[in-house]
Formats: sequence, structure tokens, C-alpha cells
Amino acid sequence: MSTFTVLNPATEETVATVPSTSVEETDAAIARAVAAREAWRAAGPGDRAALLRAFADAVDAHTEELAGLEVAGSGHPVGQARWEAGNVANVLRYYSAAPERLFGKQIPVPGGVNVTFQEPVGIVGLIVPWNFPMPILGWGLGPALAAGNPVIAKPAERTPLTAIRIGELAREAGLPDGVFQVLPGKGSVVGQRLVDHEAVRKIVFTGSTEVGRQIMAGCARQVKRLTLELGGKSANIVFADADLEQAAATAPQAVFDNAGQDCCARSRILVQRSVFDRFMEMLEPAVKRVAVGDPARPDTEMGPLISAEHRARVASYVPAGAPVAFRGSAPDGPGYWFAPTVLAPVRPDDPAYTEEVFGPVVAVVPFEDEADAVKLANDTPYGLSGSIWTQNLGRALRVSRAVETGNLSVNSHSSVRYWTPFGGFKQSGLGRELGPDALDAFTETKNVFIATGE
Ligand code: TAP
Repeated sequence: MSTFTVLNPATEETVATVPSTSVEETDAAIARAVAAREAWRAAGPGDRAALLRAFADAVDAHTEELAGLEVAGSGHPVGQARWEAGNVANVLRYYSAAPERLFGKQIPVPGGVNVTFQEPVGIVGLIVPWNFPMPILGWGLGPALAAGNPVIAKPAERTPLTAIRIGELAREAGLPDGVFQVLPGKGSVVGQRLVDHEAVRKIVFTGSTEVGRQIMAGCARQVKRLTLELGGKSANIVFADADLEQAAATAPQAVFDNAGQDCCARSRILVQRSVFDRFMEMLEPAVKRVAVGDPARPDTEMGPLISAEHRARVASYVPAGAPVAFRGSAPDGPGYWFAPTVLAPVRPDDPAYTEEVFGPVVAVVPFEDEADAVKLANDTPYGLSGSIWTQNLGRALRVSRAVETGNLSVNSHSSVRYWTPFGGFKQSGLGRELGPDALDAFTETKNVFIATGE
């Protein structure tokens, strides 16, 4: 049996050795999901809801264990890892209300009436990246299960530990055999098989835009349903009339959270020229204050990058002679550390400004006026997230409408909440997750005409 090794990114020590699922084992899991499908679909809405709540309770009861696995296997600071485990439980609980509210419509038509039903789409393949192993698993899992679909999850090869444990907790909570399975292994093997197998009726993919394109092409062959959550290069837009102190104090969190390995990272800070120097003066101490170090310590705010390869990739965006304005700190010694880095002034064609770095590197760029800010913000193939800082309500709304991106926050650095829809514009993705309408992505609308005669 082939295996792979999970390393602790903060120490480079081995945390676990995990079996790598083969194509044959993937097919066997799909067969188990097929066997479970009808009973799960037909389960009473209240029963499905109760099982989701029991699952959420089991996750809650194991918060510390799950957080410990994410600290060791992914290098996430423990406070963040606890929040992530809680997010899984909250999302399961939020969608546990959905099975009892899967309403259809009745539509009067000549000669009768039409009724619609929201039918589960079928087996869902959930392909998860390494940057947020728990929340991204939960965002697909909650609505997919609530809608009556069996789910097979493929965690990222580097970070499978929490998904494996959450799969066990689902069984302990009473989810029937085959309803939720976790298959650790390679994207090119397990992920590809989920895309290619005809019994899998929907793929939920979160990851790079490049792999997303391949998956979209693979799904096209079978006209398979697909949700894509892909890369980002989001702008944090600071107008001269903003609360500059607050904008500067939170800008590090907006880009350096999870060591910048965040699709929503505001990795371009656009600042109105008249306040540029003042903003930079306030940003510098905020960046230097970021507590980078041992993820197991409760006061740590930023941990290491995921791997040596990824650190080399991030470092390539800050070559010798790069326009480094200032940097935060990072530990020496073992671990894939990279200090928070602020670049200014950057050339418009600098890859650190145009490409997704996926590390703690931010470029700060001046703009002249509102039109210029919108033009710069939109000058990217991505459209995932962003922030707007201004005291002018009209401008906040105008710029929110003009920036081509799926999730924005005004006078706040964060825009992801499970109560609200989440997803990207342009090459950042296809389809929406989270929020009250997420079940639309996991159901098909069936339309039935009933003739009433005379
Ligand atoms: P990818 O390399 O794209 O990998 C994502 C997942 O796809 C992994 O589980 C991977 O497996 C699997 N995979 C790789 N090749 C595959 C194939 N041919 N068929 C099926 N599955 C395959 O991304 P990553 O580096 O893990 O994640 C970082 C990227 O994800 C960034 O671009 C980031 O912006 C994006 N992201 C987006 C969002 C949202 S919500 N928009 C959230 C988080 C991350 P292996 O682990 O075996 O490679």
C-alpha cells in the first residue's frame, strides 16, 4: 500500500503517515456511496436534520483534538485552528435546518397545476485545498448532506488529518455507512477519478485556477455539475477620508492571516495618494507587531508556510533588489518561515503585484481618485474579495458596485460569513457557496405538471 507523509511545517518533523487511496479504492468508495444514496435521499427530513446536529455536536466536542491536528499538520495558530473547527460545527448546524425547509413551488397553469421538487443531485465529490482544510470541507459538506447527497471528500495531500478525523466523527455521530467518506490521496488519482466517474454527479472544487480549469474540462465531458472556488488577488482600497488608523491596523490581518495562504488575502493595498505616506507610517508598526512563531502558542498570530517548495515559490516574488519597504519578523531554524513583507513602490508589471503570491507579501500602490481606484482594483483576471475604506456612504456603495469581485467588506477587513453567499467573479470561480441559497447548488429542480381536467 502506498503512503504519504504529513510534515509539521513549523518543525519539519513527521506528524503522520497516511495511506494513499488508489483508483480501485476510490471506485469501491463510490460504490458504497451509490449503495447509500437512496436511503439518504429518502430519510425523513427531521431525521437528516437530527443527524447533522449530532454530527455538529461531535465536532464541537472534539474541538481541541481537531485544532491540535491542524496546528501540527498545517501550522495554523491554535486560536485560528479552534475557530476553524468551530466553523465546521456551525456550518453543519446552520444547514441542519435546511432538510425541513426544502420547499418546492406550486404554479397554476392552464388545465392544471405544476409542482416543483428540489431533488438531491446525487453523489458529490468534494476536492479540498491545503490552506483551510476544515472550513472548506465544511462549506461543501453541510449543504450537500442537508440536500440528501452522499459526499466523498478528497483532502489535500499535505493536510488530510482533520478531514480524516471529521469523517470518523460523522460515523460516531450516526451518519449511515457510505454517506460521508474521506479519501486521502493524490489529486491526480483520487481527485481525477471523482471527476471522471459517471456515478459522481457533482464536483465541488476549491483550489488553484489552473487545476480548476482542468477540472472544468473534465466535468464538461459528462456535463457534470460543478462549483469552482479559485484564486484571488484582492484589493484593500483606502480612501483619504477613511479611518486611516483602523485601516492600517487591520491591513496586516487582511493579508497575513494564515501566512497569506488565503484566497481572500487583500494582497494589493491601494491607497489614495494624498494620504499614502501617512498610511505607510501607520502600517509599518502594525506589520512589525504581527506575532509570528510557534503555532501552538495561544498568542501567535501567524505561523509558517505549508512547505519548503511553497516557501521557495513565495520567496521568488521577493528577489534580491525587490522594493521592500519594510518587513515583520520570523523565527530562525527549522520550519518554513517567511516574514510579513511589504513592497512599495512596485512596478505595474511586477509579478508580486499581478499574480497570486499565496504568502505573506503585499504590494502597496497609490491611486489618484475614485475612478482610478476602481480601474486598478479591476485590473486583474481574479475577482474574489476586497475591502473599501471610506467614511462616505455613497462612495462605499458606488465602489462596491463597481469593483468586479464576489465578496467585499466596507470598513472591515473580513468578508466571509457562513450566513452569506460566498464565491468569485471572473477567474476566481463559478457558483456560490454558503448562505441560505447554497442548497440550490446541491439540488435539481424537478417540475411536474398535474392535469386537473375540467
Ligand atoms: P491545487 O493545487 O489546485 O489543489 C487543490 C486540490 O485539488 C487538492 O486537493 C489537490 O490534490 C487536488 N488536485 C490537484 N490536481 C488535481 C486533478 N488533476 N484532479 C482533481 N483534483 C486535483 O490548489 P492548492 O495549492 O492546494 O490551494 C491553493 C489555491 O486554492 C490558491 O490558488 C487559492 O487561492 C485557492 N483557494 C481558493 C479558495 C476559494 S474559496 N476561492 C479557498 C482556498 C484556496 P493534491 O493535494 O494531491 O495536490
